[in-house]
Amino acid sequence: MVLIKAQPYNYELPSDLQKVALLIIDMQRDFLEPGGFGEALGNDISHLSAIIPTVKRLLEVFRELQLPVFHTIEGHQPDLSDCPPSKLRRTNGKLKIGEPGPMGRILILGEPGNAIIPQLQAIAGEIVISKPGKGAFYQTHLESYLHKQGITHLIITGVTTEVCVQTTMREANDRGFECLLVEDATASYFPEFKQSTLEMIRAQGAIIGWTASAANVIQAFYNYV
Ligand code: C5J
Repeated sequence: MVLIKAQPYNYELPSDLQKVALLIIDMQRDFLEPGGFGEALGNDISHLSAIIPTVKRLLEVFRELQLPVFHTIEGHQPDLSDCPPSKLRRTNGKLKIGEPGPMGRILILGEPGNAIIPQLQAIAGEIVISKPGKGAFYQTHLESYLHKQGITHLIITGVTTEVCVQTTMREANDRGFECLLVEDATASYFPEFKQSTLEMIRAQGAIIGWTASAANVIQAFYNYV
């Protein structure tokens, strides 16, 4: 049995590592890059960009071990047909979804700012899921891809911790996946929200799942092979 040293207790890897996928949530230019939508809204993007090397390291390990990798992008069709009016209305008054932003139309698929940052671009064989919601299971084929590949365990990374990452982890947990959120490979514009999310996820005996450092995750994978 191989365990990842985690909170609130050790996370057990399945005997077949191909059942474990890395899920990278919304590492998009508009959220992370200087001059993007996130920064235009007045957010401190340094909290988000700080995790890029750690996510990249995990991605390299999964690639080296030839394990499944999934990326997500939050974005909408150019005609906004997949964007509920409630989401469209929700704004702090500065920029709305679909309007021209610093790197193209905000949250529109195919726009420069909607792309995954260059450091984490998907390669052949990795699946990129475009999602219209915060959760990666809502109106996407993620669940069927995971089932088709026999994946039971998800190692989750990305941004933002309390929004798309947490929503996705809750959706995955309800669907029976064993989820671990990598503490130093997820970030929020609000560090206190990240901390609270980590705590609420692992509370009550891992009610939503586990958390662990990237170093502990990587060490366990290398112990395995
Ligand atoms: C994500 C957001 N990815 N904060 N989106 O968390 O709107």
